[in-house]
Amino acid sequence: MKSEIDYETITQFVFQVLATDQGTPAQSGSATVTINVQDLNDNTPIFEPDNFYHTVLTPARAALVTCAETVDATDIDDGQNAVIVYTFRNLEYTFEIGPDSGTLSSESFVSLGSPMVHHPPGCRNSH
Ligand SMILES: [Ca+2]
Ligand SMILES: [Ca+2]
Repeated sequence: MKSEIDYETITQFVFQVLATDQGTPAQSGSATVTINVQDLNDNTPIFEPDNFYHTVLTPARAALVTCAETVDATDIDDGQNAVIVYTFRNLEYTFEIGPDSGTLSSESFVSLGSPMVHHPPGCRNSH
C-alpha cells in the first residue's frame, strides 16, 4: 500500500489481477477485483464562518424583533457520519437552537444598527 485509503478521496477501486503458471508455454488467467471503500467518521463538522455576531438588548430596552438567525456547519463524511445536530455548550440564557436547522431564536433579538448585526431576509420588528 503506497498511500492511505480515504473515502473522501476515492470510494471504489477496480483493478485486474493476473495469475500466470510456470508451464511452457506459460498460461494465464485474469479476474476483475472491485473494492468498495466504507466511510469512517474522520471529519468534524465545520462552521463557515466559525464566528457569528449578533446583538441583543434586554426586553425592557428593546423593540422586540421576531427574528431568527441560522448558524450552518457542514461535514464532508457520508451518511450518518455527516448528520449534524446543533446544541449549545454551557449556555444559561434564553436562546433556543433548532437541532436540525441551526436556527437561533430569542424574543430578544433586536437591531442596534451595528454594522456587526446581520438580519436575514424576512426579519421584521414585531413592535
Ligand atoms: Ca470519512
Ligand atoms: Ca463527520
